[in-house]
Amino acid sequence: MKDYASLWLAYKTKKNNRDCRYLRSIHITGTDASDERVKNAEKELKTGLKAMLDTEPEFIYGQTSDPIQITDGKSILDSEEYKISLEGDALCIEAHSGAGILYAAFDVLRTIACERDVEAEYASGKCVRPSNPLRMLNHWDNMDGDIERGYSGKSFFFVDNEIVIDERTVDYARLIASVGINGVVINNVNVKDAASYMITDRYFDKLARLGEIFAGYGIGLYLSLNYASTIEIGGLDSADPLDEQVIAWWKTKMKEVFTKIPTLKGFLVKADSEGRPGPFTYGRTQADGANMLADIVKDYGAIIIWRCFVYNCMQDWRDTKTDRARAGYDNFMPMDGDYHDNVILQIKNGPMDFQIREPVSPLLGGLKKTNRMLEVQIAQEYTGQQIDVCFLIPMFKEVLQFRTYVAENKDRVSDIISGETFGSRFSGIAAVTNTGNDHNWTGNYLAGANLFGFGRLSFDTELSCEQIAEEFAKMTISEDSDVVRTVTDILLPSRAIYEKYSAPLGIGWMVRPATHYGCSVDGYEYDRWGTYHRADHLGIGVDRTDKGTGYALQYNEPNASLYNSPEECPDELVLFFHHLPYTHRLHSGKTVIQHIYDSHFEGYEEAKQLAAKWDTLKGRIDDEIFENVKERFERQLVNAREWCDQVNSYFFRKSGIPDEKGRQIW
Ligand code: GCV
Repeated sequence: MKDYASLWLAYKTKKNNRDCRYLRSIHITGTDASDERVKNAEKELKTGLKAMLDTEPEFIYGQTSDPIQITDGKSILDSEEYKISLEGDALCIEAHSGAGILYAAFDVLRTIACERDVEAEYASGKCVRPSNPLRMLNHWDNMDGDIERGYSGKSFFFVDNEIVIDERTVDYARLIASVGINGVVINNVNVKDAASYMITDRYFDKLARLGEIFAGYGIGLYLSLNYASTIEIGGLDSADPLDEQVIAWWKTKMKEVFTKIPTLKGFLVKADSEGRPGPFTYGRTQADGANMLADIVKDYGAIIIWRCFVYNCMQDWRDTKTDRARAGYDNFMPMDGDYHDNVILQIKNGPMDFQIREPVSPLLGGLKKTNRMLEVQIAQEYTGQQIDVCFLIPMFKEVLQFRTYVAENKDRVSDIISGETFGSRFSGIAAVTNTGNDHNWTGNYLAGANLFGFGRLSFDTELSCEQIAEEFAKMTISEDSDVVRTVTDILLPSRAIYEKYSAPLGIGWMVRPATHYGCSVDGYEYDRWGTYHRADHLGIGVDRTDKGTGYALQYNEPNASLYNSPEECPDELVLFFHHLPYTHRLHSGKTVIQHIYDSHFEGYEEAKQLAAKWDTLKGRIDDEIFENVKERFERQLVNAREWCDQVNSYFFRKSGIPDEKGRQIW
């Protein structure tokens, strides 16, 4: 018996589709039956169909000489598209590659697990192409087994500086492949200590094995790289990207690495950020650093994913022109067009750092000649740390749907990262993952909805939050329709509720320094002067307009004007962009101070309602799941209450303005 949960691959007995005639024979066409991914697809279908429907289909493999024209013919990485149809008494799966067959198999299994009718689903032929070429998870796992910003136990990749490969490794690959993930960075972007030696003989064998397991599930293996490896492990005294000796060292090293780990697809690099080394030390640009590595790995068909989280965490906020939010754009925009073909810039969804509400990074819609991918965080670092329920898919949908105005049409973030807007081949989406070795993988069972949801959304950005939440609930918790409704009623509003009881109107932070959980209004750790939110007795907010830091002007029009104007700026972001008096009236008709009071009281009340909804599930779902989430809710309510009390009393004391509803503010 496995000591960890199967989550949405539990394959429990199902009622529908039991007599489905199409499930007796499965025809697979277009790929080589000996491909590991095809073998895994067959294995998964056999296991799932037997467990859910007690069916044992025969598998028939056919070859076609012509490539199958499934969708509009646009080529993507390894053509992961597929078609599922019904012919005679058979279910037919066609794809260009083993990856397509694997995704089709999981599509069929999901249909059955969600009790949807197979005939209705596939009778007219279902053709699917993933929305994004790259759909990745970034682990912030350290080699000693700790996980930076990990809230669900220790790493299942690393223990005491060794790589672990066991049954759980395979089940992890199955879980994430089933929702469409095709790339994993296994180690923390902060590459220190033993992790610097990841690209040495010490780890090659295990990495090669891991890469093979991943490849069998259509997942590319990626590593985070220490930019200063030439110094840390190479014995040189420089990491200057234009230095001949540095370049020569990397050439030799990469030849060794790709020979030893043939399935390796590339590297993720955090440079010049939060103490990590980078090209700035040598007076070089980020493009110099990224291109040097990219040119070398190109020979092996690999890519360099270069993070844009480059900023000076020690900057002095008392100067009203200084603004961390500007850094990504300021550091990367001037070199648009200089980055080589196999470089991808990875850009966090907001300009700061995964807050509960941020505007979309202007860099995402600024660059025109550079490959890019979106980085989001499902590890709930600032959004409740997998104690508080916070279903993040509604936030990701907002980001994906944001119009950047970088082109006349097809200008949404989803269009850009899918490669549509600029025809980029290398683009996509990555999430900092929320997994660990806890029994249920994500600490809180309901946080599993973010892992499931991120994968599903990265594969199909058109899916609705409702469909994702419902599938998760049905496949992971229970297929009972009342239970499903209760779970979705908890998940869907949870992000809005978290936002209500935490930092107001887009201002962000106000979390305890270092841990980033719980309220501390002045707690921004990189601010020694307590000026981050600029609150005084008259008002609050950061002036990022043309009169302030100028950040608002980094957007294309009409977004720049929209954000620059306190009258037009959307309420939910108004304190991100503007310093306003507490008496300023929002679009909602409320003053800023009254909004703060109301939203915090409401947020706490609504969190209590979520917990009460969960209580109604006692005895109707697995006890272990019930108790796990119940215990988290108890902690969430303490947290929500603290946020409510601290934020309200802080701003009551600062402003001296009482609550117009006369509630007691502690
Ligand atoms: C991996 C934030 C987090 C850090 C993280 C960093 C990053 O600052 O608090 O833990 O480091 O983001 O994204 O690189």
